[in-house]
Amino acid sequence: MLERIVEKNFGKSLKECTNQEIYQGLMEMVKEMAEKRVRKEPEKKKLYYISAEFLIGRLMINNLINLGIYDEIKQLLETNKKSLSEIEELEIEPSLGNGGLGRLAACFLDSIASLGLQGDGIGLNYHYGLFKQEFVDNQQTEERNPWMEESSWLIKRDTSYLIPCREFTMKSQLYDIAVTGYGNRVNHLHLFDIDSIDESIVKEGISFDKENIRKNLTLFLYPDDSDKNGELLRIYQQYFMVCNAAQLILEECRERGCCLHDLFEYAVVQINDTHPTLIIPELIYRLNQEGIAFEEAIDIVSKTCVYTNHTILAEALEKWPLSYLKKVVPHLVPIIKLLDEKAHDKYKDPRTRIIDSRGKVHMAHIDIHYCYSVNGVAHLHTEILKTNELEAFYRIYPEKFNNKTNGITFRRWLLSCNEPLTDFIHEKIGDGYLKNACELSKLMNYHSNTAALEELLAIKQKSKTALKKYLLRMQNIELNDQSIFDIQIKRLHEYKRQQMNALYIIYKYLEIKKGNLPKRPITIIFGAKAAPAYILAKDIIHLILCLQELIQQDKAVSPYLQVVMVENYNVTLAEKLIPACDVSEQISLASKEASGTGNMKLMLNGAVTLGTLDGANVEIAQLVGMENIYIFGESSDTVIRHYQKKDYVSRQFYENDGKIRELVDFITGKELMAVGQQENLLRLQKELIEKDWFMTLLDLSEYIEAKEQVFADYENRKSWARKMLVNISKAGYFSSDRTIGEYNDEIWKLPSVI
Ligand code: 26V
Repeated sequence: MLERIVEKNFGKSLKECTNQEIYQGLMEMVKEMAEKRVRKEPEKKKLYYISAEFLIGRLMINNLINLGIYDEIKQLLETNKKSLSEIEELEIEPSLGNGGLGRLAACFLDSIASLGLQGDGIGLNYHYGLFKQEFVDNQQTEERNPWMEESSWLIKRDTSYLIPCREFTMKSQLYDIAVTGYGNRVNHLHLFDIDSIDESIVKEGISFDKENIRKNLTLFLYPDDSDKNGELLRIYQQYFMVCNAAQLILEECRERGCCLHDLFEYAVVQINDTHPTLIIPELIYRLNQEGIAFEEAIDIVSKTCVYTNHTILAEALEKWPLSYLKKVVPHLVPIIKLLDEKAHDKYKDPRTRIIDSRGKVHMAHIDIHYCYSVNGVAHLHTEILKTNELEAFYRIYPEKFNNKTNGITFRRWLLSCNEPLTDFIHEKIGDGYLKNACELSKLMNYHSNTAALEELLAIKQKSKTALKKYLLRMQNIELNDQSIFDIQIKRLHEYKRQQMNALYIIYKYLEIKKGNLPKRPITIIFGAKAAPAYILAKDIIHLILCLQELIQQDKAVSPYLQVVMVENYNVTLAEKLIPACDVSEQISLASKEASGTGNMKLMLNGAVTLGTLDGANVEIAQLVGMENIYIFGESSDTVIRHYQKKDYVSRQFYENDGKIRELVDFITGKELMAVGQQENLLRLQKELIEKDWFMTLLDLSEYIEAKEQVFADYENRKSWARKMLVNISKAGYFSSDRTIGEYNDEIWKLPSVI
């Protein structure tokens, strides 16, 4: 088929084609094959997974694997003297998400299709994905990040809807991306756009006219919402997404024979965080327009919608001023008021009001009152929701609350990104784990097998060398692949505490200066983007980049310690970094990381976790046992108590502990000041001493001690290899196939058609 396509398009044989031509041919072939696999006879009930973000990453290799033609294509290209991995590099990844939430949605789509469930994603077709990060003078700068080319994965459909806002009506245009399941059905990711988008309104970097909604609606993922215009644009985006979703859902359900009174038998709407919450009043509005009384419409919608909470951070919980909603979607305002009154009539606790006394609409409260299921994303997170953040709601609706611990798709995070390890696993335990991930535990039979453990170490070494080559070629960074690779890759946020890792680096630097050399060189790698308006996060990036420069220039230290912050960390880079990782840094302040999913990807690829008892780390620790993970820091209970009592005073740690003071003082010492900016470094240091909201100094000493232990234990190579093996063996639980199986069994209840 591929040969036929390139012959038709370019009049050439495969041998004569350029890599670009083969790439385009492959894309056309995959799209054609995928469309043929879409099921013609739909089942009655269907899932609609609505999300403002789908961080899908590159699609080519994944699609080839899922369609079952990866080996064949690779072989065919090799015969024609072409390299699939070189061709893969031509794909620009669609970065249509910020981080964990968006990547989870992408993993879920893969599992939904792979399990044979009828379920589509619905989101927005952002023209520019998450900004492209560049480093200039040790600071982050942001550039626009286009991803759509002449030929892309998007399929333009005939579907188009009218989206009525107060000041104007927009017309939408639907684009689809095929979601191929592993050896199974094909679903769709529906991305809505408008035709009137104007890319030319983007000026310097990522700044643009935020008021011209008809020209900018889908230009950017999550534009900066720190000012009023940004917030309004965000509401317009959210409404545009759900208004399209509502029309599509009602249209499709009707086609499947639904009479709207029984909508919940035909559709389940998964609301991914609060961003799609307006789907609730919008569906109620539309059912009412169809002649269904409000009371019944509310009841129908409440039996159709379900909500997932992804964070307890107060600043991340959306609250829109009612006046903004009046400006954008006045027809929904009476419904939101009605929803608030109805809930208030029944439940008097003011903490459960939808519209608070200051006229702000709490989006999560709409979800909790009017969805039939509310779930957290890891055991600890769900417990914290029940006993702390959402305690008032848990009292009212205990039966709604449930946990669905996150998962990751093994197709991308093992098969496609780590071929050597995949081959090792197949050779040792066969391929049954592809259908039942828990079969990975069969690897435990090799626990005392010296040859297998040595093989595992060799595989890790191979991945480290591959990363070294990649970073040299792409970013001119030279790694020492004989060093330990200690990796922290995730969005930059104070609660994730990259600053604590930076303080460790200062500690190690000073130790090496004193002549206390590590047994083996250490490389500490970061990948992180900071939100453009998040000043402290940018200060932390500055500190890390300054440390990188300082240490690189210091000939006495650089042979033993290297700091690397990769530029523009994204899914593509994650796929290179994760297989090469020795030590996985998961060091958030306990109680703050809802789950984490990078922790699972790294574990699956044989990294050992150094972390706090937070999010899914707790479950990782239970699975692997304390001898195969390094846990440090205060418990979530203690941390929550500190917040309640307001008794954490970072200055006390700074003043009472000379070691801590030395490290914090170093931030504004002469060495760093010589390579960095006083403004950034001073601000960061002041924050650590005077506020330190995420309690870096509280856990710092234990962190340093634990990390030293990790590096010491790494020297016993056989015992380390055993830890790697245990981590891989126990990772089966974190397959998103398991997570989606649970969502379906307990919440969605769709028939599986395998
Ligand atoms: C959003 C915002 C927006 C405004 C300012 C600060 C802030 C901080 C955090 C967020 C995160 C929003 C939700 C989110 O991405 N949660 C992540 O979801 C992952 C998938 O469930 C989970 O693994 C991560 O722990 C969680 O942080």
